[in-house]
Amino acid sequence: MTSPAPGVQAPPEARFRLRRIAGRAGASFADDVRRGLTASPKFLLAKYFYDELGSRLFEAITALPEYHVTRAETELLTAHAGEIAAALAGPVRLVELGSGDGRKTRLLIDALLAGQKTLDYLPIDVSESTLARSAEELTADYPGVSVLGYVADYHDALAALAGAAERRRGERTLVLFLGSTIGNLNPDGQLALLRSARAMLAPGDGFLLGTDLRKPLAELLPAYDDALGVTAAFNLNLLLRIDRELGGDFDVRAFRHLARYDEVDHRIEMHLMSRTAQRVRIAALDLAVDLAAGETIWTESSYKFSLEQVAGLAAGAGFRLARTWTDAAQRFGSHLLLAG
Ligand code: SAH
Ligand code: AVI
Repeated sequence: MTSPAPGVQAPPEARFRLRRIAGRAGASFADDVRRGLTASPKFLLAKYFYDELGSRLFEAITALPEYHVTRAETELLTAHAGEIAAALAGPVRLVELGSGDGRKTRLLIDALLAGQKTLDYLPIDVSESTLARSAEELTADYPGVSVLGYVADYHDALAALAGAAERRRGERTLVLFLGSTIGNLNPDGQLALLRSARAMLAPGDGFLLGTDLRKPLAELLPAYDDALGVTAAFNLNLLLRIDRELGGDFDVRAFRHLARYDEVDHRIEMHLMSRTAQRVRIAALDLAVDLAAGETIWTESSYKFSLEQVAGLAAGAGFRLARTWTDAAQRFGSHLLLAG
């Protein structure tokens, strides 16, 4: 990225670029839907929740009284963004995995801009609409920020970034993975992702990881099965997306949102349960899918962490866990991992 001459700020639209990367991890929606609905048990990948409507529904979830995750992390970043920024010998560029609406990112941008005039921000997200919206808002609100957004799966974007020569001399990289989105990967995937992030970092760089912590079921379950039914809508929208984009004939009323907690693996599971025996057709796949009454399609896992487990993950990926902050109620952990 190039910066304007000192004292001259480029207009917002000149400070915002998008790069689309279709790589190894980015198999098509159609291929992944076929694979998931012909498997036993049936599943769909959680990354497909985030079309335009799904991303809006997730943003609504973050405002729900039952969903503690976003509020707890916002509380932590509000209190500690200054310390996090100070832990890296700047200037710093920010890379963010699954950036979403980028609201919490602003807390870190504010802290970093207290010590440097300009900032390169590289958000990575599969949702192009969300990425474009948040980047437009950011560049309009922060004259010192330039955005290069990657519309891509995390792994593909990290591989592209590892090979890119876009880093300024002497600049540190801070990777953000907020919201406990790492918990939507299975344990092998969590480690693999941290390892590929570590591989693109140099000594002195950092990785800020947000993890939701294990807590009593009475608090956890309603966060994934709220009274207003917003999480149910978020889950069911995946079927509507198949109808919209692949010519499916799913009737969402014939399915029920199900959230449960697996006490052994420490994960929330979201499923869509077929209310009746039914056959669904998906025109673009030339596929008919039979579902028994009560059969479920597994759509998401959301792993919940212990502090020891995070320390093990960090070490296993080659990071040093420099600091963990938790909120007073021990709901959430923000962990600063350092490379080297
Ligand atoms: N970081 C934000 C948003 C979390 S929602 C927060 O903490 O509130 C998860 C985000 O990750 C969504 O914007 C979704 O589109 C994105 N996402 C999910 N799976 C992804 C993947 N495999 N690769 C890239 N982005 C992904
Ligand atoms: C993005 N991710 C961390 C959310 C979570 O809590 O697992 C997605 C979500 N699913 C249902 N509600 C929110």
